[in-house]
Amino acid sequence: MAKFKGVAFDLDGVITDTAVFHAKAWQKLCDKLGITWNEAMANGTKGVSRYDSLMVILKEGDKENEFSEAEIKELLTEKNDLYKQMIEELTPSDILPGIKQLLIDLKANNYPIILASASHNAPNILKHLEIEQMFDGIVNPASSEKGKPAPDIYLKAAELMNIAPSEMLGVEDAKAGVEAIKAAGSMAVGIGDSAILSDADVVVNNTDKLTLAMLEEKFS
Ligand code: B16
Ligand code: MG
Repeated sequence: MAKFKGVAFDLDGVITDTAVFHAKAWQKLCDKLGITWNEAMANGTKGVSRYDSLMVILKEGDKENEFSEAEIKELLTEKNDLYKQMIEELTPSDILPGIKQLLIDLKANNYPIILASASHNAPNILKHLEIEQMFDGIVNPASSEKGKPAPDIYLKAAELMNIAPSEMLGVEDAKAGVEAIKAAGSMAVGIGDSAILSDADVVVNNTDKLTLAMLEEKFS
């Protein structure tokens, strides 16, 4: 029997690749601010909240103390407006390989499925991908005081499933996300580079490797 009783999914990089859109929107903002977008910014904004992402960018771009809180708020709105336009293009064909089948198999086997994303745009994205009905719930990131790598979002996910965090499996593509799952005391599957996602219990390089049979075998 599998050790996990429910599965919490990250969105960006696990269910669909919205990282490209996030990066494009941030890049546009960077152009306006005279900041050169770089690899450290791309990695440092992965999985972390919109506000924390801007802080990473301003720090990397040496403009950390140049904006008032009101100006920061405006910049965040500007980025999100650009991003919202981009995600309007999403369709079911943008679901990453293997994910739809995994959701179908989890549902057929009565595992609760919860979305544990840092994104406030998550409900809209699931709608565009036409899979919102497959989720038993979506954690509202606004309800957690601290974003990933803090455990809050994953602790809420376990609560929504009505199981102990130690009985939950979390799936993440970002270092901050894997750290959040482990800090919650749950089991973690990382998607991507095992050197970066070294805290995960199991790492696969691509979502098409994620099958229910594989997960039940690895976590038995
Ligand atoms: P929003 P995840 C995260 O999604 C993204 O990886 C991260 O780049 C983004 O800043 C964050 O959501 C907040 O998104 O601006 O739409 O509220 O990986 O937690 O699904
Ligand atoms: Mg992610």
